Amino acid sequence: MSQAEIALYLYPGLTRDHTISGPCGKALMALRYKGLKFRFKALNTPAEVRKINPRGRVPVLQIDGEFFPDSSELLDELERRYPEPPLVPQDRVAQLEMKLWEDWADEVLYFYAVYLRWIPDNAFTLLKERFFSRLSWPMRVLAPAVARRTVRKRALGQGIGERPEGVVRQEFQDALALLDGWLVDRDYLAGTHFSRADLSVAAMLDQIVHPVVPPALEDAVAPFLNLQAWRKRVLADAGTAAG
Ligand SMILES: N[C@@H](CCC(=O)N[C@@H](CS)C(=O)NCC(=O)O)C(=O)O
Repeated sequence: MSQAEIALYLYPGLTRDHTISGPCGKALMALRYKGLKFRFKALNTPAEVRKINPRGRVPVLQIDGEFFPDSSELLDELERRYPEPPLVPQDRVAQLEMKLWEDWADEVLYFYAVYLRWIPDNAFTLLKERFFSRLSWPMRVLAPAVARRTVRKRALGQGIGERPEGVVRQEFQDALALLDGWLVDRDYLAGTHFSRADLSVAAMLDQIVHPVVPPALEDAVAPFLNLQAWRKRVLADAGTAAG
């Protein structure tokens, strides 16, 4: 039986087949891990996104004409339709760990990546130069300003936007240290196999070592050797999403 027609709507990265969005990266890595064939549908503006998803967010997955927004909801659907190879552990404790890691990645780690790339002026300048400069005028001027306004609003809504940069950097560093400690005697984050937990955390971290972010951010990840080894393992299983 032939595979369903699958398309992934996402914000693209610097190169085709990549993305500048953590949640889109999560969907991308899940599709790759499951070995599914799919088409990339790059969207560039909130208006384009709203045509596909009234919630105004990407990623959105299309399977045989049906749309599934939200990285977690679309992973549920993928698992339901394509259970092999599994992305959810059998063991109940591992399932709980997986859920906690995925929620932490989506709601906490995601916002560190967003804040550190968009809020400090020097990071935003790099983003404009390295990412948005490829757009044609006037989009190259308008898009980053409009996107930054949205990002600020979202960061304030989550709470991180109210915290000073130094505090956020320290919190982020502490989070990496905890993650590194968790991985001291484990190959994967939840249970003993690759799962949605690994995808979710790796996709967000991928954004932090993305070519458009300041090198200092990549340096932040460098001292954590367990984390580095785990990252290599996960990217070998599901491919890199950022680039
Ligand atoms: N919880 C959602 C978050 C998706 C999300 O926030 N996507 C961003 C791109 S990284 C977006 O579409 N932002 C547009 C906006 O905030 O208006 C998921 O996991 O899919």
